[in-house]
Amino acid sequence: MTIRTVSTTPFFDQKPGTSGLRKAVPVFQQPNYLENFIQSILDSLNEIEGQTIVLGGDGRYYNRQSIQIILKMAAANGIGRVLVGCNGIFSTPAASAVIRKFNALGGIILSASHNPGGPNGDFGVKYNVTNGGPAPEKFTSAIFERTKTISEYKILDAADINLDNPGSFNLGTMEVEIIDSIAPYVKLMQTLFDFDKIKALLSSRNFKMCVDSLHAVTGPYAHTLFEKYLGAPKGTVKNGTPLEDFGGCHPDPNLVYAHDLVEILFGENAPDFGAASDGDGDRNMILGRNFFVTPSDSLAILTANAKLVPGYRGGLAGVARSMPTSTAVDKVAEKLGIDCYETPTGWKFFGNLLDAGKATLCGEESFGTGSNHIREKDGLWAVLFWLNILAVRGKSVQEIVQEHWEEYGRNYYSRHDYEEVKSKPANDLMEQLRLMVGSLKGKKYGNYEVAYADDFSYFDPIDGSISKKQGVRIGFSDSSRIVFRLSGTGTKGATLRVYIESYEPDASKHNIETQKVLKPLIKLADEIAKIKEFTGRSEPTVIT
Ligand code: G16
Repeated sequence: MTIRTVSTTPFFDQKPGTSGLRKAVPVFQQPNYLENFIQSILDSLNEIEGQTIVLGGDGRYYNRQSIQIILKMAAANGIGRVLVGCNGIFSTPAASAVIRKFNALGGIILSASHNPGGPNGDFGVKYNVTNGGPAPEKFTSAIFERTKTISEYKILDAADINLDNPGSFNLGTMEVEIIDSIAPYVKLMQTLFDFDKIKALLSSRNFKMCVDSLHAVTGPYAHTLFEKYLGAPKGTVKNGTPLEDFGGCHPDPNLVYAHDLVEILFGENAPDFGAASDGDGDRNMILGRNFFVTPSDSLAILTANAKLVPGYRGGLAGVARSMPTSTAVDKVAEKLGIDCYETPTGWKFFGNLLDAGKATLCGEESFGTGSNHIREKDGLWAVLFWLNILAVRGKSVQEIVQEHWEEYGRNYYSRHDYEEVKSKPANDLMEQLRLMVGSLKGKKYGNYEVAYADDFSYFDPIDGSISKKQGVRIGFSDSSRIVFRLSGTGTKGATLRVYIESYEPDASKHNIETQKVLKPLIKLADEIAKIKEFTGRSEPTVIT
């Protein structure tokens, strides 16, 4: 087997976004495109000789082909061992768990998360570091710099490896181990949750649940966890076979894209509990019978009930949420007397807080929750957490949420997405907001008075790094808030995200329709940011 050094020229669009490099499949299929990015990752790492890395993806189109290319490049660059998920499959949380378990140098995860897949869908590559979490900005910037100057990459001339069964192979001097990625993940979950109690709940005739894996990576994990270990009847997990194009669906667990599950939970004879995960298994959506739990509320409720769950019985060191996530969890943290950190959007910003033992639970409005058990958000972990709480408290999802609101007040919350708008006007919209924020304090809009307005900037208390321009936030004197930012995960044009929140302490006003409550703020968001004028859109594409 010979190592080939191949000449190449840079692509200038390989800047990693909120979570790695995401592009349409045909972009990744251009000659040398994937190879350039992988070589840039390897060049940005120190001392890779003989090290172990983890490799796998969410099973989407181009996953298998990419794995073969990456294996040969890893071998040519001196990596000692690669642990690959059987069939090339690794959910993002399972990859994080395995990086930590094997003290690997890091991992390459192939996924475009919740974006659609298939030959014309999206693909993505992200690098996770030794702690199992997404590479911090310092590292992704180094990769990007390298992509701009790259002139060659190394690859081994060798036959493809069979990924279909566990086993060991040699690729040049490198060892390839095809491993079962489900068993270590299930084992980790058993250390955190009361499997006996959950099993009793799931096998009871009085409790029905429905889990939708949306033809994506969590299918095999969910079948094993719920149907094999936890006694749920067969058929509990729907769409549980990962497909390269996710069956033509959009594997995003929200009210719009997980509509089949929503119909079941809001239909006749609805189950007691419903959950969905995204393409790579790090997101979750939680539903009760006729009831949707916002991700922000979910984080607050997990925090408030953490002591009921074995893995968190000792209490929480602190919690963290991304800036646009509602402030519901802040109120719980205050009551518990623990710190609550506010970070920019992107799971990578939680890594330092988790490593330093400052936060135990983290969460984001974008359907992500997780804890210090790994360094990624974890969809099935969130489902198990909820089931553990339900099993202990013996109440319905709706009762638990409503009792939570009674105690802490309700943060009405919604996100309005304007997808695939043109980049230039979207950037112009943000720029005018940035120019405006300095002069907004004290300004009155009808009943609303601006208490503060800024372009969010984060000072990392652990490494002292500063991340600027993380979203424009406008807070009002009644605790309501509007946040504007552009998504860092889209692949077509720009996506404007508008996050709207208002706080209602009065329990007699907790059961009003969210969009109705937020209507004046939604109108105000358009008035302040001139959304219609800049984007030409009069309605968002997705409301969650
Ligand atoms: C990624 C990040 C999350 C982020 C989300 C949305 O999730 O890991 O931290 O909240 O994207 O980001 P944006 O608003 O920039 O599109 P995932 O599940 O796509 O990896």
